[in-house]
Amino acid sequence: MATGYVYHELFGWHDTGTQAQLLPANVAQGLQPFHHYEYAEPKRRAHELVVVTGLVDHLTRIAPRPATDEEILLVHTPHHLDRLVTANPTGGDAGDGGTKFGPGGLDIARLAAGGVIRAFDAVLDGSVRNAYALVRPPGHHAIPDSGMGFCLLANIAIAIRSVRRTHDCKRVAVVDIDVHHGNGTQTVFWEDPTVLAISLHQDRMFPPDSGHVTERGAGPGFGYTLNLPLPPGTGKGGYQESIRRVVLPALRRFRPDLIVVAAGYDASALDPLGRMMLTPGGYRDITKALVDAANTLCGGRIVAVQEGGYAEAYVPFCLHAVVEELVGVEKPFPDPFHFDRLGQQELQPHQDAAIKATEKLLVDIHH
Ligand code: 3YP
Ligand code: ZN
Repeated sequence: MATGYVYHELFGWHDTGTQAQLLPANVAQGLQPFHHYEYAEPKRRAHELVVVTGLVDHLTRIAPRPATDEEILLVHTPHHLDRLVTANPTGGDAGDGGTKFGPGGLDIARLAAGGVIRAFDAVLDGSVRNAYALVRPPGHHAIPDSGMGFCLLANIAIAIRSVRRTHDCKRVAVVDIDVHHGNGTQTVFWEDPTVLAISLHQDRMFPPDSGHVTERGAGPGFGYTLNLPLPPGTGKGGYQESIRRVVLPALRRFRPDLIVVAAGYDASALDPLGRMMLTPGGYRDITKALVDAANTLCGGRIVAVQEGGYAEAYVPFCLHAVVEELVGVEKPFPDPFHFDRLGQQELQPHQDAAIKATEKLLVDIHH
């Protein structure tokens, strides 16, 4: 059975505007106008690589559709939706001062969230085996009452709540491998034992003071939030061990009906917003392990959803490797960068210590 693939040209039209990458351009501060980190190129180039190599011929295209108000309100407050609706004709900011959008930006954000809904639908109704949703803007930082960190809407959270109305999908596991903490997903499902929210991220990057190992959920959801803050410099070995010792045991205990990967490529060795060392090969191994887990635990039902990734020339190869593993291609397209030979790709002692701290918490997941 095929792998579904969501992409739309409008995802490249989401306009984060002129910016000195991270900060508003400002002459007095010496911040020369440039582009926002979260601009179209990395993800557009990733889509184009998928087309140019012919990988797209192994994919079943799934057309996105706009998420409705009703679906957005399954996660967000009327206040946040009103803010976006009001700003939509002119463009504006989604709430934190750094999450810009141009005129019509909400329409594109609706298409991103709705694209994830359609990917989940296709996997859950069996029309595809698994899926990749290459959407933009991203979603994992958005919280109920605000956008945050380049995210307008909580795409994955909205799609989880949405498909539950129509499909028999009781337990969903989210494995967030973006280099930043998946705080939005964590917040939405904080007290919900039916969503296991796991985030692997670089220790204390973004949001500030977020994603500590001590954040574990509350009430009936206690134990169903798992944070694995990893030291800067973690590469293939550290990620592989994290998956093997924390993620896979957690998934086996939880017994999900669907696995969702929040796929951010900002944990790559070339990313300007992260200090990790993943390569396309590293992303391939992680995906392989999660696809195997999905095959064993939930009939292969796994959907990877696009989050961050800012290295224009490298993101395409990382994404290509992930999609290849979802498809199960026999002959991968070669990675021209060859960063697998960087020193200290293997598990390091301080990384091992970080993994141990989260490993201890697995006892509180059961079904
Ligand atoms: C948001 C502001 C500073 C860091 C940035 C992180 C965006 C991202 O890729 N999140 O996953
Ligand atoms: Zn990120």
